[in-house]
Amino acid sequence: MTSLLVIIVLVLLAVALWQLTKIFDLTQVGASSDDSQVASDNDNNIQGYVMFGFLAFIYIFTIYGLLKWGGLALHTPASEHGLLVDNLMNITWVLIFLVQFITQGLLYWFSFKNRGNKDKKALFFADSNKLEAIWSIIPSVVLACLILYGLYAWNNIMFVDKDEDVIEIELYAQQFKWTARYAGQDNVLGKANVRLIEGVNTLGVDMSDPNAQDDIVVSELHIPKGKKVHFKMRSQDVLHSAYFPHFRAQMNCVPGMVTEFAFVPTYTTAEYRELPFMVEKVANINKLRAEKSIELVAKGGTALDPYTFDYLLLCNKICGASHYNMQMKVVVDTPEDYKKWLSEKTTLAQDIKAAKAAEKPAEGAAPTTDTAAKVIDTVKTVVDTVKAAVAKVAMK
Ligand SMILES: [Cu+2]
Repeated sequence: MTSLLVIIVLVLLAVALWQLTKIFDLTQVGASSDDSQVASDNDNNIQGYVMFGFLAFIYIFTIYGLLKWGGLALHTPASEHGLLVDNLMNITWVLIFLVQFITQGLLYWFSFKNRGNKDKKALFFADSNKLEAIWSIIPSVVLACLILYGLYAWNNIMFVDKDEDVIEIELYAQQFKWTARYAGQDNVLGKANVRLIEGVNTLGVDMSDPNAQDDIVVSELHIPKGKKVHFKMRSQDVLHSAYFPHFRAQMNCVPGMVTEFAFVPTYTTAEYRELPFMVEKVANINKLRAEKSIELVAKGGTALDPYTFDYLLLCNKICGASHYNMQMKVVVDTPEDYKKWLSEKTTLAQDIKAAKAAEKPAEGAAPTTDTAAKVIDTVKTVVDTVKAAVAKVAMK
């Protein structure tokens, strides 16, 4: 801290001295002419070339970034509507790239071309209606087209026909985990309310609702390939966002309301793992892990496990300290495997029953010990109070 203060004092002293010399220079006006502060043609040329150099830097860095990090972007979409989202995204990127490439070039070219020169005089230019019209109409038309296409894509993705055969699944968000609830045989989710959360019923499902009787609660999401899955999202505490990057789906989870999103998975987990880009990506990650493991083992640590790809559901709203770790594994099965997996799960009603049965034998014994302990405590308190009263009387 002291050294920081010393540095600040020294800097301020230097600034004060510099200002003093400037004042001294001003007092000398008229004694001799000093035009070192006025830009010469040589200065303007240097500035012009430096600006051109900066333009080259922008272009080279953009292309270098695209080549070096472009591959890290999400690859093949794993949902039906994913192609539509990627198309919209690619059109937007190409437009941004082209516009920035042309406008930056023009901006720096004109700055260079019209740099200061003793023999040139600046042109007074008030306005041009033609120019104003061109640079207002072109962006408006392009943006309108982009927005209209976006709206068309959004409506297409968000539309779920009431009569459509879909699988209903609830995604429940809370700090910092996801839980899924399947609608069961009737494919209707039972009602739920945060006030009904108790014991194993961590989602507050209303067990008096007939639709809730066959609901299944799980902590790993399984969905079948080729079937539309309709997610209904709820949040227990704060804003979360259900983000399925590989399926190009994201929807906020808002406390007090139900939000929704539906999509059709197009690759099972096993199929997606076999895609050439994914094989290459996983090999690359494992190569890095192996290198890191050598380092770790040399330091006496344990080696890292090899990585296998899995779809993930992430939280995409900063919702608290462990937000970064709020995720759930998503498995896309073949329809047969999905049916088999689901049939092996117990319903929430069964879970509640089992939990109650487990509690009962303990309940029989616990109250006796509890009551005995309470009686002893009460007697102790009474004795202490009497003792204190007696001591007070004795003092008097
Ligand atoms: Cu969250």
